[in-house]
Amino acid sequence: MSTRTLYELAGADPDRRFSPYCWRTRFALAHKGLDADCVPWRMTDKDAIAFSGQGKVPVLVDGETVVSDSWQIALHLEKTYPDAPSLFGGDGGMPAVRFINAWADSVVMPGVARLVIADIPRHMADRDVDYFRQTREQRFGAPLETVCANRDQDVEAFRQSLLPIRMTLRSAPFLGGDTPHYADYTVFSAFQWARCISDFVLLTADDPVAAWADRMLAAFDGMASKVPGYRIAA
Ligand SMILES: N[C@@H](CCC(=O)N[C@@H](CS)C(=O)NCC(=O)O)C(=O)O
Repeated sequence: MSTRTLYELAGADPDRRFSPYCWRTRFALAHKGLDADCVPWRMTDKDAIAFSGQGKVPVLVDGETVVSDSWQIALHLEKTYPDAPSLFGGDGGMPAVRFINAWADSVVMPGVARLVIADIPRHMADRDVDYFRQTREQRFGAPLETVCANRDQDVEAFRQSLLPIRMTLRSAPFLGGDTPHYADYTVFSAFQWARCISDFVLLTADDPVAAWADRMLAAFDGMASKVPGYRIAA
């Protein structure tokens, strides 16, 4: 048993850990060489994480410390484990990675959502489906199927939006340089999200972003590839 516990969103299949934010934390823990007991959690199980003072995952219990929100968890791990490899490429790297985290949240994640969100309910635990549909349809202002209705066309704009990744990968295999760091984890989490809950193909096989996604799937002994999922590129 670890001294750390990570509450993670799971689907009907408890092995289908599909939250992009939880994947950011999984990668951050692996990067720091830290283990954790990863507990499956469902969206309607609010009582199970009420001790964190809010209702979303990831929630990390690290000894006596409880931290929620993936970015806050990354900051906590960086501060608490300074001798382990830096999540941000060393001192001074954090503000630039925070920008990339914001880009992932505001561009990549919404872009992926429009392509895959209608596929999520069929992978969810039964007790979560109505809650998910209601809250997300309110957020999007439309039925999930309508949000994804034009995805065969919308995917082109999504692929174009990834140009900053392609430009960065021209000079290094990872956004973090020769090895991945939190910039890679936060952006890749959106692809891992889609991979876990949708068979819709996000990337063409010849896209350098697809080769990078393969490298991310292989990282940490293939950690992200070990959960049930579909292909990211074809
Ligand atoms: N900004 C938060 C977002 C966390 C979040 O939205 N988590 C989702 C799972 S992907 C959640 O727990 N949702 C519960 C709900 O919507 O009730 C982070 O970075 O951790």
